[in-house]
Amino acid sequence: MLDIPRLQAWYGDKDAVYTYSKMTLQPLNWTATLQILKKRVSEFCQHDFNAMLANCYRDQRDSVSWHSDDEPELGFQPLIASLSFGCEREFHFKHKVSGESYKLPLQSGSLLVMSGDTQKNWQHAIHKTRIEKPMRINLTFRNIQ
Ligand SMILES: O=C(O)CCC(=O)C(=O)O
Ligand SMILES: [Mn+2]
Repeated sequence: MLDIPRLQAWYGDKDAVYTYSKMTLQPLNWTATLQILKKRVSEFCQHDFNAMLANCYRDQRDSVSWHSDDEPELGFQPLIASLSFGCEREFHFKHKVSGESYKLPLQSGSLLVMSGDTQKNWQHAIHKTRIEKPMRINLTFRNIQ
């Protein structure tokens, strides 16, 4: 068993249980602030969310490795909306077949929306960096079926 290289918390409606990377996450109750954010993101995306995975990258040594958010409980063509807070983060995309890659700078307060075939065709990651980075937080709103 290894520690994941970041802090993580799972919030959601009571039945929004998520199995991810061999972990089963039971949801914490929505806080008042999270409910406001969920409503605003939901109105912007015209999409309902019943859960949110929060990630905290404590410094430049924290990361999330290449993956797609394609667990069966996220359903077909999942829409995932990701809010960033703290210093600018580089969000990396890599195409699963061609290997084509992009990096997207995400500023504090920005909203990244992944939808359609994004999870089917692309992986994403936040890399560790050599340059010192202060704490960054990301809230990814999802819908568990
Ligand atoms: O920090 C991010 O923006 C990515 C987090 C992520 O990919 C995830 O929680 O599945
Ligand atoms: Mn992800």
